[in-house]
Amino acid sequence: MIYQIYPRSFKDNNSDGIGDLQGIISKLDYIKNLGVDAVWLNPIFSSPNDDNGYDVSDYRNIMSEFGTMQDFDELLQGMHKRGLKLILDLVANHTSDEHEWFKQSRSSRDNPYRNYYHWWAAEKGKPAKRYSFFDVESNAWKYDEQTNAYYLHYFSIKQPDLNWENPKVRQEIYDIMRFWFDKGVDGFRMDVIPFISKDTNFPELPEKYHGDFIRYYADGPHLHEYLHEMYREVLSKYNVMSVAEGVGVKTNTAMDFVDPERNELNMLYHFDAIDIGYLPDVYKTIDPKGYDLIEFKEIYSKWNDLFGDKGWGTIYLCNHDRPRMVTRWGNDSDEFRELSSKMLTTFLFTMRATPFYYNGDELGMTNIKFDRIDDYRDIETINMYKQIEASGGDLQQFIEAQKLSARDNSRTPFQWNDTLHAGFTSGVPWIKVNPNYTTINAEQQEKDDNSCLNYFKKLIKLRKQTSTLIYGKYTLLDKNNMKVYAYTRELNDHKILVLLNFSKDDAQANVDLKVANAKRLICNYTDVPLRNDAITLRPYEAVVYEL
Ligand code: ISL
Ligand code: CA
Repeated sequence: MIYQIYPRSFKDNNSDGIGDLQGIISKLDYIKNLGVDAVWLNPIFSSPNDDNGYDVSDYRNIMSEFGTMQDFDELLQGMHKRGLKLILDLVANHTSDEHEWFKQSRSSRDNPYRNYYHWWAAEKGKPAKRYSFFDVESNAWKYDEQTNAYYLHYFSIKQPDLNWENPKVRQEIYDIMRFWFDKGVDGFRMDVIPFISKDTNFPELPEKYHGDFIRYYADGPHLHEYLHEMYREVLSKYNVMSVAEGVGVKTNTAMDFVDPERNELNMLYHFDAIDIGYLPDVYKTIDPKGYDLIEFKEIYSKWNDLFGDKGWGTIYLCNHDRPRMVTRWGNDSDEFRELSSKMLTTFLFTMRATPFYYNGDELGMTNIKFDRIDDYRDIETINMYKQIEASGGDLQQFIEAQKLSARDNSRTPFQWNDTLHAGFTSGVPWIKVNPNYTTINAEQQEKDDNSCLNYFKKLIKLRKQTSTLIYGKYTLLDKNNMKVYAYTRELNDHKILVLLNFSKDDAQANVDLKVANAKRLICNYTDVPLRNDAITLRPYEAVVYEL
């Protein structure tokens, strides 16, 4: 069970309004008490923070806002002392433009670092279109006067893509990995790792991708050669784990990353499920009408089946790139917030996959739903706003839509208690604190046996004690039910039934199993209803039976 911490927003220890390593250190007992096994930290390396640390200017140093290498060593030690593993975020597809390699590279065409990045000489004409996620014109080529050439940036103009086709670049990255592994780090989450290999002829997008740049980016010519090389040279030499951010990876290509016989990576997390329910024609905008549970079940079942015999899956409902779990997949109204948050947590911890759980979701934290563009800090949202502004689009509609969709919704400060700024900082927080901290906060939930937090802890314990919940075979039941997600988990003769009502109405689960005498392992309602064999679930009810 992996707990993801967004360091910028977790706990500020020196009152500058920005979370830091000492802040995390001060909360290690909280983390340990959750019962999780490992912590994944979003990037903590030196960075000018154009994209909150995903633009690294020095891979061997700690971002000054987060602390020092001494703080890092203390953090790692504190975690290991408590039996917690530490996973860092390897951002290797691109660096910051302020990284020394890029400064050298852009200085002249014959600089020894020139080939560390992708350059297109302007006298060859305009390069073929490449799509950029974080560019006001969505253009991944940026013209650089100094050498009359374009450089490639799949993300912002301050995030030039490294040239992995250059063996020197690969060795640099492997060295960086060794540096952290030698310190005792337990693994890496690998940022957009499927994008590293590129066809350096930069042809027009091949037709077979049907204009889908993401899939094209994730399908580079030497990708698996490099991942295998990385395994051979680095990963195989340490007792560590690796997980790819599997952007652009589908069920037909996933096994190439994680088939143990291929010796590449341990796990990946896919986007198939997190990407459902977006409006078809508006970029990255979630449909306020909700999502289709049948599709949701199909996708999770398909990915489960893929890893039935080999490989191993992951599961998540939120991270720093997505809105809050309860707002997105549940119901954040006063009436249903707690119930639906617990129901979703039950889902994450009863599936056959390693859960990646995002900090704050254990409290049922919700989207902040900013009213003004000035409240946003995320380069993605700000750029989209500029784009719409430039094209004369409807800005008010955009702001409305971002209340559901924007990444900053999950990046607001962790709500520790009901004192000023939720106990996150005594300074001015870098991004606003959700005003609901007075009612949703860790301190209060620790005291309440029925809180989201305590439910989360009970579930983790249950999963740990029950190998059927970890390894048992998964079987989907009642697949056409639009409101209920029902499945069994089975190991040897042990069978567990999970029933989840994803709707705000009572709903019937049509499963041919008798639960009248079954033992209830956990339920998100405290009172036990009278039940017969026709199983009726209350709004957002989650119940797990041992059959
Ligand atoms: O953010 C997204 C959805 O809102 C994705 O399109 C995202 O850009 C993609 O998943 C890659 O994400 C990763 O790399 C980015 C960084 O901004 C994200 O925070 C990171 O998770 C660039 O390094
Ligand atoms: Ca700080």
